[in-house]
Amino acid sequence: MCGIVGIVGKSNVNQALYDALTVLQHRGQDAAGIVTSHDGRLFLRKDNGLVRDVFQQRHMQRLVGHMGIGHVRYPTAGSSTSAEAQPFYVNSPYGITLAHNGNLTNVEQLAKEIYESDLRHVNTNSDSEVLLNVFAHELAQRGKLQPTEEDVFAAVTDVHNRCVGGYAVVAMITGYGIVGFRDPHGIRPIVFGQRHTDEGVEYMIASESVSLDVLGFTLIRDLAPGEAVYITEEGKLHTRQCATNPSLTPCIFEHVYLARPDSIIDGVSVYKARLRMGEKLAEKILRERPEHDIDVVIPIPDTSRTAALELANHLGVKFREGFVKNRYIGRTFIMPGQAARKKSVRQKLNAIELEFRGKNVMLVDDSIVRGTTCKQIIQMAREAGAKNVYFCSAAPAVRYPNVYGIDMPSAHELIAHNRSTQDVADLIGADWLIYQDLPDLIEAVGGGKIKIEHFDCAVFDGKYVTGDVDEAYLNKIEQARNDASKVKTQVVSEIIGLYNN
Ligand code: PIN
Repeated sequence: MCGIVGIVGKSNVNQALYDALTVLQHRGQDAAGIVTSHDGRLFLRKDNGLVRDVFQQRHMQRLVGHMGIGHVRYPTAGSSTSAEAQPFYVNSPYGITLAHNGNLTNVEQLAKEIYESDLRHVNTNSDSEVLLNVFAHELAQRGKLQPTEEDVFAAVTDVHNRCVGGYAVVAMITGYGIVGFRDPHGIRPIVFGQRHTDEGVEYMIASESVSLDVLGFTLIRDLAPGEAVYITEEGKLHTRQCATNPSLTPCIFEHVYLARPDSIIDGVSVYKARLRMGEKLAEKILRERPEHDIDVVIPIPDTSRTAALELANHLGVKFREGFVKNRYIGRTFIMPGQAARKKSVRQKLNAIELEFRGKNVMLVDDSIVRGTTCKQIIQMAREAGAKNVYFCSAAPAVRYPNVYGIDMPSAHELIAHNRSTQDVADLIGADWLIYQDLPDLIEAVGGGKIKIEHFDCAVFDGKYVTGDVDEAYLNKIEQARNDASKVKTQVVSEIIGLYNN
């Protein structure tokens, strides 16, 4: 998962891009980058780290120009080098830079085509660089010295014809404008908006509406699946449907956990969707155990708080903050001679004992993925004196990997893969475990004022909306992931070895 932003402004956009990226920081803390364009020149700064660490005053001063794009990256297996920080750049045609949120499922095939037929070089393992080269190749095919909006939209159509998977993209064509586009299934979110200044109208394209809000832009709308928006450097806005068969099946996990609650995605308030998740969970609890003995509902900070609040309201049970999260948790440094240690949950969360002692507590989390942290949290609740520890997940059991840009581990790392609810309850040590039912989650997100019937729910039901993901594909990515993590471990042990020598 990543965050993307593009701005066509009337004065320097470096500060606005920086601010927008900090608002999107929850979508990726691994690397950040900004590229701006001024007088036909590009200015790029990208590196591993948080936005506040990557950009110093000296970098910001160099990022001049009235238009630019930015990116924050979430770590995925095999993409953690700074060379793979985005935006990516190709010099031909025009000089194009691109930032991408999502994942292409046919990247292997595309990489082959790019090398063998398009005669282009790709320098990293990133599918985003492949996507950029496909777009650049297709735009170059028009053979024009100056691209028109027709050329840009035709190139996006060609990208849709060649690329399969989830993608929300912003790309800057040096000296011409910024284009944003969304895959034909609308899996990943992308919105655009405008703000009025004394010098004229400025436009922003971004992963989430919250970055528009915070910077004083008003939301125009989400890009439709398959649609593209092109804003010229002079500030003229064009939109076009570029896919032949678009259909909206957005990723439901954005609402469960990824997006900020103050964002609106495809017309649906993430906050409201989470409230409804809590309501649905309460109904399920009352169905399963009308005579339940829950004394208190306690959220596991932060995402689950909204659902937990409404769950408690509907049960008529007290809602209490039983865990306090350290907001300033630092990096883990690998010291010479020390194995790479994982930060334990204990350093991030601390229990307020008086909320647990002698009580039957219902802990609420947004989801259970690996089951490692929730196991430790249940243990903490017991140590704080809870009589019984019940656990509920605002999402159904995560049983299948994600292939559209969320780093959801391979199947065998998922605690619920091939396991029943009772198996998972036993493994995490819960006295009672309640998962949201999938139809309830779909209703919670798509059943509000804005109706959305179909979602990408693959992590819950194993149905992949692009239709190209089969057992063989999943096995292949699982293998690649294992190899990547082996390489990582090897690198870490080599570093440790170096220090020891
Ligand atoms: C909560 C994010 N949320 C917490 C992510 C833990 C699964 N985990 C998914 C629960 S927040 S585990 O955004 O940090 O507030 O199942 O892998 O143990």
